[in-house]
Amino acid sequence: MLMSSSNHSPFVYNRPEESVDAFKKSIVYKLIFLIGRSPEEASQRDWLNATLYAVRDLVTEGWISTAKEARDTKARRVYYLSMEFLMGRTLSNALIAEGVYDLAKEALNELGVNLEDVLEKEVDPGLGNGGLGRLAACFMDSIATLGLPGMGYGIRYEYGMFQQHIENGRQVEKPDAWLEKGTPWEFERPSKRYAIRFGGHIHFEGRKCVWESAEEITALAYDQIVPGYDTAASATLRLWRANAGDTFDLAKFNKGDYFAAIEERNESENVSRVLYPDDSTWNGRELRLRQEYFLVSASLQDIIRRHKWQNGGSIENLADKVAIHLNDTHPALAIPELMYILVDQEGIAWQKAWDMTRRIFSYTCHTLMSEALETWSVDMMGKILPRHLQMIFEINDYFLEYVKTYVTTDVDFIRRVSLIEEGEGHARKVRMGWLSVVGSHKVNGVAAIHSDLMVSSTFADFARIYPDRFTNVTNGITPRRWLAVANPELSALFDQYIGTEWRKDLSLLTELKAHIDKPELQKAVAEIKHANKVKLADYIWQELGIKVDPNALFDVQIKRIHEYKRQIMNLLHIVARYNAMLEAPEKEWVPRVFILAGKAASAYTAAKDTINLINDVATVINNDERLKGRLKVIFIPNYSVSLAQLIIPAADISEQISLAGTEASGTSNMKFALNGALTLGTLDGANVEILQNVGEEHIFIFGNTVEQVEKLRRDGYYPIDYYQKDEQLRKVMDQLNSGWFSPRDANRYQNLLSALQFHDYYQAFADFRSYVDTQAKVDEKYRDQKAWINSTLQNIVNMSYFSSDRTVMDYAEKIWHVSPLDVDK
Ligand code: 7GP
Repeated sequence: MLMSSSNHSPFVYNRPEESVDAFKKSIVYKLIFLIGRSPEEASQRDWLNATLYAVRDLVTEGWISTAKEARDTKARRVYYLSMEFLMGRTLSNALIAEGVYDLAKEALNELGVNLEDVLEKEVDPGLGNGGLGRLAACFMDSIATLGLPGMGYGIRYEYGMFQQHIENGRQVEKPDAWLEKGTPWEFERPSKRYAIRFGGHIHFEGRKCVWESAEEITALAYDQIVPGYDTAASATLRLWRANAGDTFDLAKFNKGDYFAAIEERNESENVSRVLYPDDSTWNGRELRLRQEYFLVSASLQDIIRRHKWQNGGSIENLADKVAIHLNDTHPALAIPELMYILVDQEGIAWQKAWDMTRRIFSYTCHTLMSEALETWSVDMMGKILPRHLQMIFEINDYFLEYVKTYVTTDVDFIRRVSLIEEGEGHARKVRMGWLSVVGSHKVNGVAAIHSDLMVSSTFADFARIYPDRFTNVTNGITPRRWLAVANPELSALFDQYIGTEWRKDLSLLTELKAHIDKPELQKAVAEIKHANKVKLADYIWQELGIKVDPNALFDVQIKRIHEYKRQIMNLLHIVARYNAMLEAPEKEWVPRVFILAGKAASAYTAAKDTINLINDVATVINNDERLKGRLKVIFIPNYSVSLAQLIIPAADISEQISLAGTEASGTSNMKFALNGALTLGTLDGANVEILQNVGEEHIFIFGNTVEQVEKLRRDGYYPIDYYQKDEQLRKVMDQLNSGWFSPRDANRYQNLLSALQFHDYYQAFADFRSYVDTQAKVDEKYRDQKAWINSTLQNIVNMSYFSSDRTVMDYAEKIWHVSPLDVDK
């Protein structure tokens, strides 16, 4: 189909993309000479790795020419700093990007190997928690496809997100040793190594501040190619690993204490050992602060080395050539780090350095949850990064001076916006969100409603100081992974009607509108959905031993388990439905399968109890024969990007039921709609924009609005009133409280339930009635399959806006000021 210019290289062995035979030879060559196995002995994993190497060859030269083009044209570049990148599996995506999926399939087939089996063998690196990390991955894909001069920087955690096992209904965490299986896609860069320093103290020599650190470790670079779709252009994701370097404690060696000297090395390598498994919560552990600085220091040294190399050693024009984006506040130390480099190392005057810094940085805020706002105790930061703390004080003095001169002298206001939270009875803290706002020229939220709330709540004071700094860039998702890779049958169907270009330009989906009433299209869409449901049902049968009916309505909620996302409200409805079905067993119930998946932060008790309760309820319902299989509840363990790729194309209903004003955007809502599921959601995050795009007949909206939520909070929210008024709700709560679903431990959910009943910040009871009533409308519509399929299609054809290509171009134009390279010339 498509041939990128990299394919015309004379160097790639046998030009594998040109024939099945050449592809076969290339794979076998890799198998024998890189992996050291004969085809007769090769395992599925060996075949996977050999194929990965063969495909990597196809993208490598384009990758090199992308870098060369950026260098030759001295392009302005963007660097995306993120503590998380949830990239997903590489092979299927790369095969599709290069247009060689079918060729590879045939080549392997002739070697007696099944491509689909091999694809399933690939590890899915869990180097992120959830939305924020997956968004970074979609952005890398779009940066590559658009040919933007961009690069991602992150950490190569030895252990990613934990593996979730379910034992007796409860979540149990196991380490995710993803590196053990090998990483054929990455390039180790032994020459890209930087010293990262910690601790020690500072002193002044005249006006110059000198930092004498006490500890040093080395950051080593590992590169991954992110192939652009149907282009030679590729992007780079550079991940850092901590290495103890050459720093042994010689004194210990000399004293003959060999083991102690080696042990210390292990400890300093802890910095890249493990991803913190907290989503939307902040965890003030010292190792996390070290990780954040490790990422920032290695990346900035690398950025500045490259810049100087390309600009004759000069740093003067750094702000003209470099944009650095902060993915939430986690890499915010980059602001004082750049100041430290410019002022202390490069000798640039403070004011000038500050002007440069603010032109370089931009920052995305991904949540309004107050518990997610990072703050570090001044004491801890002073111990680990004394110069950076000092720099933050300098920035704060400068900033507060500005506020007093140009905005207000109101003491309360100044106290609120200070970068340092002055503790009353508790220690002083550095506010990383404030630092990010003050040090950036643009700050954005991730959906319209979220950006509005951001300036009216969290950053209200700052919006007064810097009215032009705040903006919105609504999130998006890559159509390559979330339609082309995840749903190949639906993709092939669309190709018949509108050609293949929609993968690069999602606005072309609108061309499907002309065909929407064609019965053959509707029939085909319904059949593909059904086939995807059969596939998921098979998986559920194999993994959990539970039979589900693919003709039932698949109602799906998959995301991190969090009180604000209200999985518990989903469960309240499930139990209510269960009761209603038992009361009227003869009624024509629409058969339903409720599917949930998601991990709970390991220390988040309410979230872990929620998983337990889901499984307890599932056990009772799934074994109740009176229901005749018309109701099932499935919790799929160990949610991941690759599981999402299996589940989303099989969904009929997409549950997006967070309390209005709490979900910044959501991105799975977009993936579901693009795959033809109908959203059942609140007026929250990007649901609002999905509604605007698909129209109200094709989406199920329920629940209180942000204004109503706030009013309830102001007037006093009393869940017990709803409990008393609503008979269905009362019955459900009474059952749960009496231990109906957990007979052996009736009090198991006391904390969880009493929170709901007495002081639920997320107001589940307040939305329960409209949620249950709207669920009835869902049934009604599902009965009318023609109307349902029409809505399915209306969702798909109206998803153009939610491509991450649109999102990333928005950033490129409004915030980063970078333009695409011309790599395919
Ligand atoms: C998430 C938001 O919860 C989600 O609504 C949004 O779609 C996503 O970011 C991408 O913008 N936030 C996180 O994943 C997160 O960890 C804490 O936020 C900083």
